Amino acid sequence: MFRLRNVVSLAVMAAFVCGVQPVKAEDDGVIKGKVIFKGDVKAHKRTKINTSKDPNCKKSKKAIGSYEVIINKKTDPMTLRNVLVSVKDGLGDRKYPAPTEPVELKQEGCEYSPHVFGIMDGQPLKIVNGDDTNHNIHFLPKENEALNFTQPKKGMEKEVSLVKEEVFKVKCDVHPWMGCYIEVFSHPFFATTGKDGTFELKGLPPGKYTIQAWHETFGVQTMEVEVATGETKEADFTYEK
Ligand SMILES: [Cu+2]
Repeated sequence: MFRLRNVVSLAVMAAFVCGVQPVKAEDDGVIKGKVIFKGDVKAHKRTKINTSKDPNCKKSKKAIGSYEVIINKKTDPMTLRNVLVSVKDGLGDRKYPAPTEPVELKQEGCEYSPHVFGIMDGQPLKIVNGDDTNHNIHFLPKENEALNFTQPKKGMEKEVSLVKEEVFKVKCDVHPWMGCYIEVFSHPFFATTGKDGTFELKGLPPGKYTIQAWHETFGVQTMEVEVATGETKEADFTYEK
């Protein structure tokens, strides 16, 4: 009895000294991967956008390129940027609170940043005008409120909230080339590919999931991925175009 108690307390002490925290079995699965592009790069070359319609945009330091397809040519294999990867099924009726920290959508150099992004329902979306010109923010949703307002001056900010799950476009009626996409989720398991074409969905409960890749031009792909407690699963999507 005495000996057993000693062993137990030694184990507890060892765990404490080594900084071991009790792991929640429910929430440490990871699904990660990349979105590979296979096909004719030249056929999807970005075009330079003519911003001369608004002299305030034209004086912006950098030239704007088209967004419909952005291929990361320097990665091996080549990958696709602005693909929104998310969990579409498998979470059951679990509820996830929305972060109070806003997601920021910037209008800078007469383009939106980020161009494709996810947000949780109820999470604030902060829309900021970083330009010395008039922007109009026009939401084109099916389920959420079809907001349409202007931010005529630099530094203007507005916070809005989205409540229904869907993906939709936002455009600017002043600058016809300006567009971005927002997807609203009821959970935090989503990520958009950037310059390296990778994504990572962390903190997943063990289970079988349907994950989806969404691209504004190349469309949707889905995949079934099962993840066990503490497991990291690799899952690559490939768009052949
Ligand atoms: Cu604009």
